[in-house]
Amino acid sequence: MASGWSRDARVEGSRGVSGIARAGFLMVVAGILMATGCARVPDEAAGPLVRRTLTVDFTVAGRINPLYYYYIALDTGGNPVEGPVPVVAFPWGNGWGTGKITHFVLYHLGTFGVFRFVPGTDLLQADALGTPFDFNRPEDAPGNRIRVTLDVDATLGQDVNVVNLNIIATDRINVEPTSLETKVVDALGFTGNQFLTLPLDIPQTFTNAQLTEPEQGGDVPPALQPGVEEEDLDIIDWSAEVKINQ
Ligand SMILES: [Ca+2]
Ligand SMILES: [Ca+2]
Repeated sequence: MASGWSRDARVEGSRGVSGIARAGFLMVVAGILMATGCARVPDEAAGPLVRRTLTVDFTVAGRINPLYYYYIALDTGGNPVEGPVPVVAFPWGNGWGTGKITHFVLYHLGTFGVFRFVPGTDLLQADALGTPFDFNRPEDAPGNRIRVTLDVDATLGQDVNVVNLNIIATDRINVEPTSLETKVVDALGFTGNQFLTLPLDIPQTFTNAQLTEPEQGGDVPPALQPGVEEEDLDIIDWSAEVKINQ
């Protein structure tokens, strides 16, 4: 494109257009190209169509390990009494999450996916909804962060105005109901059961520091099996931001 601009400028120059007029022409051309360029940027193009977004950002003490499982568990019921909590012992259920969960985002093996549980399946079957509206590359420096943005209306529903949310990190998925295998888990709160209840109809940012008992490092019990990097599962900070485009 840069060569196109200079070629046009040379043509105009050869016709005796003044420097000021030529500069004006270049500005118009540049303006048209910039406008065209903006329209091609996905975020800009999609911006007016997305009414509400929810961005969840969390960091771990070590590094995001693509072999482990990092979940953002959501419950659109929004009843603050019951929400997403981690599975920590047998019977293992789906191997990672229990309580009340309707949707989840999973990062595993370098890939993000958004899923919706099929009602009536005891959180054992989920439909894949694709990738999140936006997400980071956790492997990029500093390598300890996951950041995901969801299109609230398209993913969770236009009538959903409050959501329960937990972040669940675990090293393995046990599904054999009688298995006595152990696993390492961290989720929000010392017990992992302190899920958040967030309104989605007011633009605001929620942070770990706002909690009376913020999520901390060092609350992951040592693994009973060798080779587990506990710090890669130890959530140390998080934020959740709701944006609303009027
Ligand atoms: Ca915790
Ligand atoms: Ca922690």
